[in-house]
Amino acid sequence: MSEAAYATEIVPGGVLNEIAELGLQRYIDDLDAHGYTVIPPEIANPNGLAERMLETCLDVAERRSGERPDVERGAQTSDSPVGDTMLALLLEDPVFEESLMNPALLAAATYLCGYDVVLSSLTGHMKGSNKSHFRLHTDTRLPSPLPMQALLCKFIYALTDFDRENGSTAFVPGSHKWCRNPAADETGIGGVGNHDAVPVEAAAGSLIVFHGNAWHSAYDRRQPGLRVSVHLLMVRSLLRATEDFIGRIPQEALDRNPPRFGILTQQGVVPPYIDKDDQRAKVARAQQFVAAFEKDSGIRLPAKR
Ligand SMILES: O=C(O)CCC(=O)C(=O)O
Repeated sequence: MSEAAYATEIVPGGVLNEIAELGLQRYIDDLDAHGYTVIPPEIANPNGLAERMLETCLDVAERRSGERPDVERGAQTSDSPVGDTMLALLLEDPVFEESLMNPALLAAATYLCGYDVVLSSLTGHMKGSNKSHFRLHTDTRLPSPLPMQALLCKFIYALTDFDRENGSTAFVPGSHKWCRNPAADETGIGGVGNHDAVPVEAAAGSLIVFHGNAWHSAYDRRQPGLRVSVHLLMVRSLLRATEDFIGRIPQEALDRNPPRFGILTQQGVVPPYIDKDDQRAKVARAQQFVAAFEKDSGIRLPAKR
């Protein structure tokens, strides 16, 4: 590709076309207005992705704990408003690569955080009925004021139905525009809590998306059985990621995915170095992934690595 043919990643033309082609415009408008949106299964659940992820989450839980969770009647193993958490799922099964490469997720992540966005963590959650409450918070772990642009965004695949009784996610619509964290007396939900908080209604197979500044939490679950979800935290590449994927992605996973997968799994990020030689080697490795992505997509990533 000639130098002039490259688009720069700060011109979001490409992603706006993708949004239109995927039928996502109204959800992006929602995201702009409210700080969160629910992309329905017709768009967010290609080839039964959610059903396959649910079965795989149950398989992984069984492998790790020796017991298969019972979605209909089960309970979580200890009291927590987020449920039992399974860390580090990406490398457990290719279905989680698919969850990352889902075009609807990538379009929304790119819209919020640019083409340089990376996966910070991919976790599974099984939430049974709980007693301790979850307080409203933002995921942008900075003191207020927060920057207007999203530094990060989160995606929650609802693998079972989400509604208030099931302990769904709560949001304060429009709070992402306030660019601040909630004060202590604004963090409660339900009962005498923050009256601006609303529950998400999302059928299994939906994808909940939110801006890192959005005030959110989750309602207590009042039913037996489990609310199952997979959460992807996506961050601008200059932030410290929660999980370390650099140099840890098997070659076959890199080979079966497009070059953007390398960027999304942090291979274009230069980790801290110890001296000049180490810096050279780390920059050269990252640069290979950046060059492959740029050649494939025609999109130029920020030069500083
Ligand atoms: O589990 C949920 O519904 C909300 C999760 C949450 O608050 C978070 O991921 O920060």
